[in-house]
Amino acid sequence: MRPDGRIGGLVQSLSEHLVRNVEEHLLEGARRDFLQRGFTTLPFLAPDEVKSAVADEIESLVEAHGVRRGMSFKETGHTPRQMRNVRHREISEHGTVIPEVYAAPDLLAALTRVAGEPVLPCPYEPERYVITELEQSGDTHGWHWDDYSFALVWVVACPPAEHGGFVQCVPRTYWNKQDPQLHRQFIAQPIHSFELRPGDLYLMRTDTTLHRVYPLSRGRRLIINMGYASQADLHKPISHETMDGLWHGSREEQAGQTV
Ligand SMILES: O=C(O)CCC(=O)C(=O)O
Ligand SMILES: [Fe+2]
Repeated sequence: MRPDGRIGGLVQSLSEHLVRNVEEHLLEGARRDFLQRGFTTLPFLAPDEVKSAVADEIESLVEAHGVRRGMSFKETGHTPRQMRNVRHREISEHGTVIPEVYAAPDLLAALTRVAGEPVLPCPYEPERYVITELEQSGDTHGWHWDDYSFALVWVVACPPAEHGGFVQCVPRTYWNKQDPQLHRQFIAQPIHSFELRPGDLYLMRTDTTLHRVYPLSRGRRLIINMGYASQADLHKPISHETMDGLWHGSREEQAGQTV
């Protein structure tokens, strides 16, 4: 879809916010966190007006195009993925705000400051953005790594940590798709856990941070994950088994079933 005047205004207010309101020390602090733990929250990155426009679009897309999926993949040790989601194709066909925000040059520049290296639009379109809703008891996005280096996650809804839905991660881990050895990663290094609130954003180093969303026991969790590439990603061969299964549908039959 073509951006209209309203969308242009939103991108403009995102840029103005990033340039005028986001102080250097916030980005510096985020950068330290990110380098140390592979994870940092950045609730200050977007103004309320932009967060609500993104949230409204996510809510209407999940209502119109959300599909329940239940899968697991041998490449990540058969951890469960139980969720409803909206994939890139539906978001780019029916969304207006998300595609523009994703590619906003000032957002990429701020993320680049936090990451300490260029944060680039993902060359593989299905991984640019995906909406995930956890809505039933037991819903989870189980332990995995992502194929590309960075994820910016916008949190629209999230229960308090008592009901699950918080993020756990093990930074500085390496994904061997033939033998992921998840238990060895947990034994070798501590697992960090982070509570999230509606309105939060976080950046994760997703190719070298093993991560999951703790299973929900109550409530509802709704996010959009925006995936970005590093310069190195553009040159390395990436096979897309797990993300194709999740976000593209090509391995869905082998991987599990739609529930
Ligand atoms: O829901 C989250 O916070 C993380 C999602 C995620 O890891 C992914 O979509 O690859
Ligand atoms: Fe992920």
